[in-house]
Amino acid sequence: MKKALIIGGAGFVGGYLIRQLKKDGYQIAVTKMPQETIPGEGFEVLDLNILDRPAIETLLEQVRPDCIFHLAAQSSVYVSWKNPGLTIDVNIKGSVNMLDAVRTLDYKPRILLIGSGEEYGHILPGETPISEQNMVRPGNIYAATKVCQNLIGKIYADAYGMDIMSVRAFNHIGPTQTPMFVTADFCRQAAEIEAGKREPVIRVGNLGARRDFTDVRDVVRAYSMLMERGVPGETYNVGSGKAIEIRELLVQILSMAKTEISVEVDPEKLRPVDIPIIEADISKLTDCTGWVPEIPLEQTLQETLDYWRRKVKEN
Ligand code: A2R
Repeated sequence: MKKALIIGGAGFVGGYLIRQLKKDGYQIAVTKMPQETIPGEGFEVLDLNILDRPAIETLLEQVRPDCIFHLAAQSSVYVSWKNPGLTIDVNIKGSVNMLDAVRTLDYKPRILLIGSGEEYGHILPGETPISEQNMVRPGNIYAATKVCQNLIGKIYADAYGMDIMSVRAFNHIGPTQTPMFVTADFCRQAAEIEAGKREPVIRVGNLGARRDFTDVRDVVRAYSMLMERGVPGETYNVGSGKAIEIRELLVQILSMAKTEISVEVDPEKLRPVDIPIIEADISKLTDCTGWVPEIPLEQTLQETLDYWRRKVKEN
């Protein structure tokens, strides 16, 4: 049985990836920050801060994984504006710590580095859907750190013959995502309004931006397929291949709500730099693995809204 190590598995994606890898027959070890918890069973849980290089070495010797999914990150664009130093430390220094610790092992586990569609940044007219060969022009601190992670991953692959692949994951959504991200934020607000816990006004940022949304369960299935079939040194877009306006997302969520809700722009939610359209060309991924997204957006939105309805009721 192959052993998979998920680094940074207590976050939004981690829980879904654990479920996917169980289904795919892996033995699983998962790291988390000391203060975090990971519900569920049938996997090993270990504490790890990726800023602690010696701790990574000890953990790798202990686990000796066949493959590593590197999810650990400061994953919010918003937080990256507020705390650029932390974002750079975790996303660049932390990834280098992990790659360099793997380099010292006496064997070469496969590594999947999780980057972001945000790396493409200021996409020009005619560049969408955007392919992996396109120039990257990151427009925020988070995106710049993920570009660095990708470049350094490629350097480690080329220089040391390490088996490293990268993905650029576009917006992934679903139940349990934190409301720092737009879909969860809208669903939480709608659920709170329905429950009479806030006035019937949903507060929004830039509704004109167009983004490529994929259900997180489809995303982790792509990660697992890439671990099986991906080519070392390569980068793969993971997305739906179709951008939709944030306004459209909002309209769909409002149409599912049980009460009348009005919309108001909240200047706090507007970003210093926002990118008009981010849409993935997913042909490299589909050609390599046969993966296609399967869960329709309406289903993801309905399940996310229902999740927030349950959560609001609990509190
Ligand atoms: O920030 P926390 O305490 O929620 O912990 C996050 C963890 N993390 C770390 N792990 C080890 N050492 C660190 N120094 C460190 N700093 C943060 O990584 C969290 O548990 C996990 C990332 O989970 P999320 O923030 O929920 O990200 P998500 O949505 O699971 O995305 C996974 C990957 C990330 O690389 C994103 O940038 C990419 O997919 O889109």
